[in-house]
Amino acid sequence: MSNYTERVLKMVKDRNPGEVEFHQAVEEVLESLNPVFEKHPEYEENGILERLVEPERQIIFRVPWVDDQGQTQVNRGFRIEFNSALGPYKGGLRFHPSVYTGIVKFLGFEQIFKNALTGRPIGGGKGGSDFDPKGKSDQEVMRFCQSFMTELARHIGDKTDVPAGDIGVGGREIGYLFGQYKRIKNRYEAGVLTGKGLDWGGSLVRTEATGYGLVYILEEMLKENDLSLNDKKVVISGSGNVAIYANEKVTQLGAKVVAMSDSSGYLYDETGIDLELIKEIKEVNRGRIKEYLEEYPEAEYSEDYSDIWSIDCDIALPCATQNEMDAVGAQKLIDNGVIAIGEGANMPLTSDAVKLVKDNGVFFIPGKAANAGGVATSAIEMTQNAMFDEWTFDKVDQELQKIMVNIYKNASKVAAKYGLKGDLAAGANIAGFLKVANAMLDQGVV
Ligand code: NDP
Ligand code: 2IT
Repeated sequence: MSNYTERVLKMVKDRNPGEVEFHQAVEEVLESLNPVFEKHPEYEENGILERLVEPERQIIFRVPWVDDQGQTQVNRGFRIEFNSALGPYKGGLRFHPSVYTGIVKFLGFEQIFKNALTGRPIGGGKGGSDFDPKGKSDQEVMRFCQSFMTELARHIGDKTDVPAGDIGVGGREIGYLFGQYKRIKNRYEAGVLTGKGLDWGGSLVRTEATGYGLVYILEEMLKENDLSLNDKKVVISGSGNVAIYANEKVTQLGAKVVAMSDSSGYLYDETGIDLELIKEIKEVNRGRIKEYLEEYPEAEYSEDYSDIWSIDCDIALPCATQNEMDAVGAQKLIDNGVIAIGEGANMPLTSDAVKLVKDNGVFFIPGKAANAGGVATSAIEMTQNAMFDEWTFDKVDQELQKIMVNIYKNASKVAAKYGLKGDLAAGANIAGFLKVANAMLDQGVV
């Protein structure tokens, strides 16, 4: 690392003690920016990095609500408004018991660069709560969402900060959040949230967008290297929004998904996973992936979900959560001859795993590029809301495909320009950084 990046990384670690995921995300980006600072001293002269690693605003609030037994519960709510150089803060809300400042900040930091890569005018932010939606009734989830929004509403707006979903936040939660926002503000401000229902301002393809986008960029990368998805064996971790639609698209394009997982275990079906059944179990019934065995007793199930990477495959798509693939998992994939790994989740590979994968010549698409289709389609939803318009499925899907292909081309081009040909992770970091840093230079020290 150069003096500049080393100094800023040390400052981040000293100033944000214990926020290990945030440190990891910052280190990964700063490491790849060294060639930029060698060529462009103006970023250091203007304190761009020092400003970039400090969120513009951090909001932490109490979320009190009453459960079905009449007991008062208290959760913690977060919204980190990280960077608005390119547009209103944009990024999802995560409801999961593991959520704390370090997680929300790592996600918000990643979001700045990812959003820049989409080419849309959106800044970076992220939020969430340590609330666990698992096992809660719809009424409990509604009361929690209403309490959460009662505080959040004063901080967001269609030109200020536009949340969406992430782990534990899907269509149901966005509906409750939107209803409460509208009630508090007395404004039908459709563009304040994305991932809305299709009858009230949502966009076609937003549900599918992250998973489809992941497969579109994967397909482009394979095509550029004279490969295709046809007959490839694929392992996908997770069975939530991203995993399900990654499976759907990769299957449509001729590949076969043999394994999926949830936080209790993984499923292996060598004949190809029956995705309609997974949708029924996870999307409709909010159940456990293990229930698959009731219809397919010949499929295999293991409670060690991290061992999913021991399954022989050509392509691995981690689509569950951060640091879900470590060096042990990556080594198993390499030993089995994996060709490509695409990060559907945010930071699913540990730093050691990324290094191993790159050193062994596996094609690697980093999350900032690979899962940008979700937020890109959120931006398309905002466009439709601003126009009082509704686009067709094909129109949004084509736009999404164009964006993903552009991200691939842009990240590859920038990597080559900085002497790092083939390193898409560095290319994505540098391309995203340059766009945001130049906007920050233009806008002065703010
Ligand atoms: P969902 O809540 O729909 O699904 C999450 C899936 O991951 C579930 O199968 C869940 O299992 C599993 N999972 C969650 N936490 C863990 C854990 N600690 N260990 C093992 N498995 C776990 O979330 P999404 O599909 O929306 O998000 C998945 C990833 O994709 C996240 O990293 C998110 O940040 C990222 N992402 C999401 C986007 C979106 O548009 N939704 C956009 C870009 C990135 P279980 O059912 O047991 O909880
Ligand atoms: O990580 C992400 O990009 C998301 N969860 C989607 C954010 C969004 O605003 O659509």
